[in-house]
Amino acid sequence: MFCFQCEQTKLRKGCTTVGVCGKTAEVAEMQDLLCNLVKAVGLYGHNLKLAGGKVPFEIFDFTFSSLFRWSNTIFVFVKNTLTNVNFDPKRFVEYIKKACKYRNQLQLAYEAKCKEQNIPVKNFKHISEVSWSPNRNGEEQWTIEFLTEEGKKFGVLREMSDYGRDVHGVREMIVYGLKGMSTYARHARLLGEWDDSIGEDVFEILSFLIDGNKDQRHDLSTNLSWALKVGEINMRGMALLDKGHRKRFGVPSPAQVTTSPKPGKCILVTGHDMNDMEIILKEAEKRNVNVFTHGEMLPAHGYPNLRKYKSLAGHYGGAWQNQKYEFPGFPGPIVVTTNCIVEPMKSYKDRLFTLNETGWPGCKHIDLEKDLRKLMEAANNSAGFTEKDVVSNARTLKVGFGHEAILANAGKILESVENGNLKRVFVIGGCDGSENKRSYFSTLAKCTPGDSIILTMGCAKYRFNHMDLGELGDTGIPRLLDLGQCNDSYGAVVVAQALASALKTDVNSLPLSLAVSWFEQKAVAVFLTLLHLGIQNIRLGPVLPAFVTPTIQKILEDKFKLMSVDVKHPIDDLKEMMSG
Ligand code: FSO
Ligand code: SF4
Repeated sequence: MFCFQCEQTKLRKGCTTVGVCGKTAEVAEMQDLLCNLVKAVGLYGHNLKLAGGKVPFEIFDFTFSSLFRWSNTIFVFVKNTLTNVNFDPKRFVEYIKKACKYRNQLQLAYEAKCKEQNIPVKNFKHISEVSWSPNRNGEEQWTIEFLTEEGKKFGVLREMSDYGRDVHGVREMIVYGLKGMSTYARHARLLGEWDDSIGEDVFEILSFLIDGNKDQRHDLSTNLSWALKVGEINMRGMALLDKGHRKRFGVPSPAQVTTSPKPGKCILVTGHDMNDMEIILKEAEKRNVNVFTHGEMLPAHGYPNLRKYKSLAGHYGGAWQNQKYEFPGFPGPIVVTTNCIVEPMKSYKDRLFTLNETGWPGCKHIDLEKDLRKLMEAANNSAGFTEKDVVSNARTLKVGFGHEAILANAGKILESVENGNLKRVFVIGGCDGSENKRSYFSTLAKCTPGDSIILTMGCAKYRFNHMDLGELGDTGIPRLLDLGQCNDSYGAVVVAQALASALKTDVNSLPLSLAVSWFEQKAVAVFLTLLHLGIQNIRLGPVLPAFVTPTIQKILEDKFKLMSVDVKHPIDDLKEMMSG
């Protein structure tokens, strides 16, 4: 195996025998096979479109689900290391089978369309992703052992000698960016938002990866252009998700969220899926059960159509990596929607329910349409909070500063810029992780001066969202503005673009500094979006991705003024940021 897709990869080079996350070689090989077969699905889908045909929605959906499901967006601690969840190899077999089925289906559709249109059929059989089949000795082999062996032929390093480390690094960055954007696109789809053009553009990129003109495929700058295209598609995906959230749950508005327990039976919900949250809130209200948010679910309190439920009682805990410290003390069932998950401890494993792409062996995986009652019964059978648990001086967290709420104050913000009361806007956000060096981001936030504001999003904010950073002068605008989940980095872009337009300048001329905490593929997608928008001076950390070679780094430094955060010297970074 070889995997270097996340921030914690071994020695910042790559995991080779087993993942730092605990991912086994078996799973890694099968992931590689699936990911490459999906490229062939994209190839035929793209060519079908060029021939005048249409890809069925279910194949787009499958593609996004495959890229999402097996990406390492979902992590767990195993003996103090991190790993993916849903490592059930049997499920990979099913996915690989489906990938072959859809690839072959699109091939037939493409060839039929060519015939109908009287255009020559291109032969792709020389491409290994296209010609791969499970047939051996006249029989289809669908065993885990066979697929694991076959996966080795599609390993990440396969292309390294052919393309060289630099081009290879960018090609991998394209794949990880696609995985991240697939996650957002799928969340949007579950909220009823979908746009075929996103699927078509993803298919075009997948097609380029295995069938592009050979010179272009080996050309660094061509690959970089496709990487920026991934960023552009991701911007559209995040916009769809933003729209989906607002259509269903209303425009977010500022709210104060208590972190004190409330007496009564209770359920804790963590993760990103607001759709699931609403279903749970509705039922819990009928049954007098209190629902608490955890991790990336905190922004639920900002949406009027979720806040209206009396069952939404407060927030409990912090970022995903603290689950094993926080969950034991929660006296009710815990629901994990698509989210990073930590290996459940015995003390709460039987109270943990997983949904959607999340899962853990031995934990109950439920479907809210069928199993809502089970969840409510689990709440009623648990101890719940009592009066004794109430914390009278508990912290409150301020949420709900979506782009609309911030831009409602655009006049005051612009006035503050003009009269010198607002010297800098910081964007400090992204993903959190367990490493101590991520305290860089909390030190940075804490030390930002009073004449600055911070826009934050994602679970990285738990490093500092409890801090009282006061207000900006006498504007009444809090200095710390929480836009929501990691996908709400879309909102930060909207705010920056609106401010730039009002000041008749470009985003890079704004007094704006970005410090982005990255962990895995969603952050790669967001990062590529920022580059696509031409945003410069991004500080990325705690370390740069392993697939960013010195050559790629130099290009990104020259073209985008990309910087690595100086984990040991956040104050030096801050001084540099303040000086523009
Ligand atoms: Fe955090 Fe996890 Fe939202 Fe992430 S919960 S780390 S990348 O999945 O998505 O910010
Ligand atoms: Fe290593 Fe990260 Fe890949 Fe896991 S996901 S194998 S930790 S690079």
